[in-house]
Amino acid sequence: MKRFLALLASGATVMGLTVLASPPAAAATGCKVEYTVTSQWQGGFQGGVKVTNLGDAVSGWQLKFTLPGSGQKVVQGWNATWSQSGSTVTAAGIDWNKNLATGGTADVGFVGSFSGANPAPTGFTLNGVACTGTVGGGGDDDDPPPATGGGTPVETNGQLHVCGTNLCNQYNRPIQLRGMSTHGLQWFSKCYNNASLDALANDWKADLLRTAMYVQEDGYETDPAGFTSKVNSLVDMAEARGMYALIDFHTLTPGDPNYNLERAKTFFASVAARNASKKNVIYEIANEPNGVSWAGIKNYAEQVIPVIRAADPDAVVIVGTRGWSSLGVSDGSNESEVVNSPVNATNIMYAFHFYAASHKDNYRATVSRAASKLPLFVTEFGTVSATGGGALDRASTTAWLDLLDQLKISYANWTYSDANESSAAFKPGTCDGGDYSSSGVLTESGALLKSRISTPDNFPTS
Ligand code: IDC
Repeated sequence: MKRFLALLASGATVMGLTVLASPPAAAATGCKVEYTVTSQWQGGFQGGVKVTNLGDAVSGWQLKFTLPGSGQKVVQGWNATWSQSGSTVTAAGIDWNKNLATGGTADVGFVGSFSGANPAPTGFTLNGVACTGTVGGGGDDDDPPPATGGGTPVETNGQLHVCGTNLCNQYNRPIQLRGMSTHGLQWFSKCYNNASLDALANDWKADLLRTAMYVQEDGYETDPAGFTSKVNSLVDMAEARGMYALIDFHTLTPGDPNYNLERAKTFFASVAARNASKKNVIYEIANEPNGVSWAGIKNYAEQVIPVIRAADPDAVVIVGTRGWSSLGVSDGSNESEVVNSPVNATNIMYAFHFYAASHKDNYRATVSRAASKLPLFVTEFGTVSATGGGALDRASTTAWLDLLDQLKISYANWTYSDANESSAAFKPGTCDGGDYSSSGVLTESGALLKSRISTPDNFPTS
């Protein structure tokens, strides 16, 4: 990653271009910006701007800057409303990030085109005030200090629990886990072996493996003992590499989880007893309830959770939500049905799923609103459409992942597999060979997810 710091300590020049009259050096007003080129290709690039408000709190902001290169244009942007007039670009805060406290930050991004050179933007202003500020000692000053000890995610965080609306580690501090979901274990078992999990832990630096155990579609119901043992062995393989394992009871069709209530009780009694002493296990009791009311889901949860607790009292349990785990939005409802009638259990979280090309601003608005009321975990999402195929939506995916990072919401991406569909991280045929590490085996979605997941976690250690 190439990082340019557009810090105007003196208000004089940046990137070799003359800019802006600076405010008096003593005044702690204005803003600071940090500009990053996350990737660049022939004629195009992805840029990110992190703006910190150093002045009074604002409700509503406009960030303006100049793209000085000839032919530099914003093609699409996210986390703001974008417009461009000549070389002047304007990004205006949207619903969920428009309020900026003093010291508050907003992360916005865009895909740009260019011809010839691709110089960094200049002349940043926030609500008309030049961004000439610095914070602290400069550099990446506001990033949390890196975790000490270099332990694995499980060594560093230990047994997890829910605190407030967050997932918290053994130091009672909020953390975000970032990882991948398997595809259906009945179809893609060949993709989960020592080499592929080494790549996930070491190259991707993932914190989490979700094991998607379908119940129907030739899944668990056809061979309960066989699928239970497959899941257990993946829990062990994740544990050996210091990753959390999210055990997903992948109900999908039929959508009412009560259809599988007895199977769920049998399955969870068994995996919870077998894995009770491990610190790396999280249980997800119903993938995507659909065609069923929240009351029906709640009823199911309140019967399955006690079965898990009886065997493994301290593990986090995640409950699917209405409308394919959309908190009800895909059924025309919203999070209030859960807020008003929460599952009667502690140490639980609620699942939210999205597919970036299908689920956009109204779903993001729901998550940003709901995150202050409910503990959320994105146990599954795709970079593509809800079919699992179609074009990757880079802008929407980036907006989503920036939002989840900001809210410290954990996520697992569909899928760590070589399925012949654009949501898969590997190209078809990859799992027939032994190479899961070179960039040539990754799809566009895999490359994007690997670049997001492999950045440092900075888990708090005290
Ligand atoms: C899809 C798979 C596809 C399979 C289909 C039906 O990618 O190969 O044929 O399921 O089993 C979900 C589900 C997840 C879906 C995925 C993409 O949880 O099982 O996988 N998706 O359609 N919810 C929204 C999208």
